[in-house]
Amino acid sequence: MESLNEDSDDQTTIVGIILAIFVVLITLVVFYFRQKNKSLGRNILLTGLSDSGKTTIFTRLIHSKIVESYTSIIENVGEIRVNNSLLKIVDIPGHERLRYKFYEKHRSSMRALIYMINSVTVQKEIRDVAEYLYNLLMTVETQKNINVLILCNKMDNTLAKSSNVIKDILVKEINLLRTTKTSELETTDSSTKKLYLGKQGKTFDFNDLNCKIEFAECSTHEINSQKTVDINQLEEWFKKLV
Ligand SMILES: Nc1nc2c(ncn2[C@@H]2O[C@H](COP(=O)(O)OP(=O)(O)OP(=O)(O)O)[C@@H](O)[C@H]2O)c(=O)[nH]1
Ligand SMILES: [Mg+2]
Repeated sequence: MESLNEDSDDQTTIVGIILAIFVVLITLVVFYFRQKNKSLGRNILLTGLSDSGKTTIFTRLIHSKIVESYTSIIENVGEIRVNNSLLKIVDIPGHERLRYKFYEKHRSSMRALIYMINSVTVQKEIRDVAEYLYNLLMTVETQKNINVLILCNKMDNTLAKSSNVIKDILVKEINLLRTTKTSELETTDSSTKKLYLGKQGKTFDFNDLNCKIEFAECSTHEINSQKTVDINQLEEWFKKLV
């Protein structure tokens, strides 16, 4: 009888130990993923040239309304809720004297980058559009696990280029830029020679980058209450991030 009691005591102790190990393991796993998420950064940086529509889409996302906006001189910061997670959006001014200053200020906490393009004027401004994107991607490539969305805006305008056309003209322009920028670097500083966007000896391809790049189209215009707002592709991308 005594031996039976001892056996069941032993079993209870073993079950207790297994449970305790299990709880410790679960705690460690939860802690690991929390730390990993923290180190990834929390912010989504909204970048692009002036007039591409960053502040318009920012106010639409944060305040659910469209207001006429003027060129930004400081960043706008706000939070949106996606599937019960909070995402912090930072709208970086596109003015050429301000863009890198504010980008650098928020870069260390970047989790994802949106590069907004005015699809109506992109062909005319291609040199600037490609150069700013090139410079951003060069820094993004030095960070880990950054998602990039190239967001082609103003699709409501009949003169807007599609995201496929924009992708093709960007590839051509970045290909040219890579040659000029690399030779500039080689003549000025030989230590930075290793920084090269994409694969050397091969035409530039967005798929060769370490970061995950996607293209999307949107429109955030509202004229005389006539709504042409379409941000579905952006919202789908947000869902994949959380
Ligand atoms: N047709 C059309 N116009 C748009 C759209 N989105 C924004 N705009 C207009 O584009 C202009 C510039 O928009 P902003 O949001 O101020 O541009 P931004 O990128 O914040 O510019 P900066 O602050 O100078 O960097 C405004 O007149 C907007 O009304 C759109 O989807 N379609
Ligand atoms: Mg703005």
